Amino acid sequence: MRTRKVNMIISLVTIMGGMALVVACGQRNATTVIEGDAAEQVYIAPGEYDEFYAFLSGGFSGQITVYGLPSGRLLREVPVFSQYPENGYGYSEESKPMFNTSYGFVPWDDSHHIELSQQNGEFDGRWLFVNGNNTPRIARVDLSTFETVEILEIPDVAGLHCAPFITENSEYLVSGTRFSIPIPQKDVPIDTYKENFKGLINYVSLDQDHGTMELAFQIEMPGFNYDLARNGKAVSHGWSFLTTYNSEQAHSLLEVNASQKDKDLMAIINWKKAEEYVAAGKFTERPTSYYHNLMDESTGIAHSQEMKMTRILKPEDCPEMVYFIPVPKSPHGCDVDPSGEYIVGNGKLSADMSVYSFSKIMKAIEEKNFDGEIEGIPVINYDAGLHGILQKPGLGPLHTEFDERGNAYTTFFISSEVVKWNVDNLEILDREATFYSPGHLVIPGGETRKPEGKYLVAMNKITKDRYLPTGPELAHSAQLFDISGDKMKLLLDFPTKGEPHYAQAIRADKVKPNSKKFYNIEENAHPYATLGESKTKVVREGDEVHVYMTAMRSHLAPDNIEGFKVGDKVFFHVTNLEQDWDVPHGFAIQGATNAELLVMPGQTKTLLWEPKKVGVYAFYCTDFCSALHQEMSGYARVSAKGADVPLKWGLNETLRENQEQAEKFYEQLENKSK
Ligand SMILES: [Cu+2]
Repeated sequence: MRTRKVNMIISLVTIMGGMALVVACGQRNATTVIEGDAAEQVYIAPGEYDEFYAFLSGGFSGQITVYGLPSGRLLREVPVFSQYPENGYGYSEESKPMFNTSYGFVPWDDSHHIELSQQNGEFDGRWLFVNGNNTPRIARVDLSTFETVEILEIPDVAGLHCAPFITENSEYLVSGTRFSIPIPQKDVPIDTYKENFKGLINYVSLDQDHGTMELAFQIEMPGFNYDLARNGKAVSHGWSFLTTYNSEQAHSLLEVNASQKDKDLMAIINWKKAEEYVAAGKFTERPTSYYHNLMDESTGIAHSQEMKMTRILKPEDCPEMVYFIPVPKSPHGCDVDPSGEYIVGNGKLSADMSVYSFSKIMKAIEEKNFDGEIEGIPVINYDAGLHGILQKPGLGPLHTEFDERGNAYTTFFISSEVVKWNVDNLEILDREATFYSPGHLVIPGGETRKPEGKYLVAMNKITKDRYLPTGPELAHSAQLFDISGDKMKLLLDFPTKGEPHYAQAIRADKVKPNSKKFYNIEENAHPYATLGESKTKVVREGDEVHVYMTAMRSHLAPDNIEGFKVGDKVFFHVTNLEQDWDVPHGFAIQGATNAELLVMPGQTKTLLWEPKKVGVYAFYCTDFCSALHQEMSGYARVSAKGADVPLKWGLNETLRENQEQAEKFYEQLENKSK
């Protein structure tokens, strides 16, 4: 994928051979253009907080990272689609079901687009959604805990790149298939693409109180590649806009064969109309299989459910629901300005950018100003929907975000720059070099009705000479610009994890007050929770052994266990009894073939250990929790498969063989310490 970047540049440049190549800024050293007060603008004094949270997707890492702005400091990595040995996500028994899919357990994905929940077109700071490209999925992260709490697979699509774009009151997440495929899947020759391959545009509804996702309906579309989307806002609320490429329906050497036509298409969906059709029963139910994985809040255990049916709406049965309008060649971003009136649809291989007017599109629909149709979908006359053309803004336009002053900011991949322009009069106002080849950019709230146009972060695909070399691979870079004045000003480079594909940034006040400090132990409903040291025990059920363990500064209880046998499946259920902020305990045992566990205060987590060799094995707390953290350890004795060593456990005294003895012991211990 990373080598492809270079090929992509080469081929784009080749294809654009005929166009005037304004070679950018590429190797210009930015230190010469940074002004002296830049350091001051990004400096957050020790103990002070940043003004914004920025959530960056990790691309091929499958995760998301949280940065503070303007400092560019990494605050946290939140595991989403990939196993994360650092805290046991995807390894603990509680979190494993998050990776269940119709293909089985899939512990990796390619996370691309972050969408924060909105109300009235403004971020509300409750949830964050992100897509998994490869095994099509959408995840929800709870912004009170910064944990992934739900993953929904999307059936019958391939490469869920075009996702998960949110509507202005968080009614729906809209997504589209990047690759069309046979629907339902079947064994057909690839060169039957035109007859057999179809696309789907998917609407996932959100529960307004809990954020829970549900696949509401899917719209069957021609077999194109659906690339990116945004939903309408304010005047255009109720509509979705999705760019498509490969309207040629090529299935090989797409870089040439999917770039034949002068124009591709933007799909325009009236989702309120689609809702009416669903209510009127105009859908067909199609058997399929997809998984819905949801974390239960009270137990902290994820559960999977296989879903077996989907509702399909077909444009030919549902008039006035779907339209197309031509867009410049090979479009990528599809961005709606804060007023909801203007839609920017730019082609990567076009010298100009098209800006559409929502009211003109509506008028064209009303007047049936169409240039034919494609598979029953009317194609709106290009000129009739156009607000205007931004002439020669740069090379390879990708994505646009907005400020609250009527300006748009677009990244140009090939000419490596960000260009600021006025949405209304289409005048170019400023351009600044980026280092190098930016993909997405983000302005806090820059795709909502309420942008905060103070900072802009460009996420660059190529780093080259920006940091000390670290071998062939360098961390991708993000670059922070001050956009509060007339001219943009580069302030800071900061390295990122994975590919920082897209990000959203939100004012810290909207998230910080709701951030959970610990889980209330009294609300812990985990079936293997141990709510006090006196309740610790070890229970054998055939070859399965359950250890009800507690962690408290600075010991694990029990800390001596005997009677395990080779071939057992030992489940360590560790409950962190702390009720204090930032005191996780960890758990690791020698010979475990998975990862450690990190258990947050008040939570219970489970690690499976399958002892393979006779001996005495150490276990310990992995998260430095107190001055006596090094003492927070214990031993597990493993005997031969048929041995008659009884199960015994304890802490500080003789080992106990049954729960009655154990409880008595702890009672005495408690009385002594009073
Ligand atoms: Cu500890």
